[in-house]
Amino acid sequence: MYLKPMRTLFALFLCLFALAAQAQTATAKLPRVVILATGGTIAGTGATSTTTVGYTAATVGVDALIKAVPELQKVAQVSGEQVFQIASENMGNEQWLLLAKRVNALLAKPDVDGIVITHGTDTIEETAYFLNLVVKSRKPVVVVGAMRPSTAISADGPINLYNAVLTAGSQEAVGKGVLVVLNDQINAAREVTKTNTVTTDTFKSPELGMLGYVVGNQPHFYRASTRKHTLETEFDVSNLTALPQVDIAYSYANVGPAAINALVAAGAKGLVHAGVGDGSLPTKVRPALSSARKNGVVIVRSSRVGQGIVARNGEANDDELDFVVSDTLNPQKARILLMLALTKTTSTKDIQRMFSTY
Ligand code: DAS
Repeated sequence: MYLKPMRTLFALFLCLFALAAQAQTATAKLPRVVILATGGTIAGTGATSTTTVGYTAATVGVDALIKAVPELQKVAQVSGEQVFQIASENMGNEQWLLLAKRVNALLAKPDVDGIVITHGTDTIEETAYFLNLVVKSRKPVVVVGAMRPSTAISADGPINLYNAVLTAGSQEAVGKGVLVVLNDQINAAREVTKTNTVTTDTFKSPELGMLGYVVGNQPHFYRASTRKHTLETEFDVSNLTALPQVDIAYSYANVGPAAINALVAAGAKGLVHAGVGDGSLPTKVRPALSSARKNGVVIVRSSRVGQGIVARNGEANDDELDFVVSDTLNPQKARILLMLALTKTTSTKDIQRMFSTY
């Protein structure tokens, strides 16, 4: 009498068990992506849903960021760590060393397939380029931010985070270097820069172009960087507890040597000159830079223009001045490469090679 219902119940149990096992198997096949949260607008909150400026950055924790996008669980086995919680205008060498060491430690684990770093947009291009030079793995590292706080109508953070996790868990992103993913676009760490103070399409790679898109739940790559990065670089921060002080002096009409002299007096070991045009040296500035060089400060001629090559021996006799030129790196990225170069050498010949390589 009871046999038939028992059989039905048992069959139902077996079906549920099979479905659960199938779901578990499917999840187990998903890539394992660790999200390292550092703050920024993507973790920001505003007083109202229409507050898109004047909000507070770096208030939402990594668990809440992950919980706000349940779709992440369908594309990756996601875990999160709050490395620190700051607005990225306050990013510093201490945070970079902490983050780089954590990234390298995680990527060395066989059960980690990729990393996403949530970050403020103000210095995302700098952190991404720093990591591009010091991460020692071919596994994907994707840095992501947002231009609207999490509380805003049409906040861009959730979709940017989803696209970043998709990319970090993809085979296509392996070996591409550190990537910046926002606004459905994939940009390389070396070229990407913030081009608009407030709009969601702010990140571009001027002239040299982005690497691809994230569309239809997957990344699409159309190009790759030809410059060395990650495993191919000679830089290693694993044993470093500090980085050399390198600063930027900006030039403009009527500029004088005051800023350069002050930066040198404050102990700069390297100085990037953000020159006008093709890295031109105003007459009032040249003696200060030349004197700094003679006192052992390594000088890199860059340009405030933001696109194009700063040619060696073009607007100044770099051979005679013993200066380095920045190639196409903008001043804020030239500063990062010079800072890492100074952890290896003070030879301007060797440093110029690095600017032609990375
Ligand atoms: N203050 C900005 C920052 O943290 C907010 C942002 O755009 O992320 O970079």
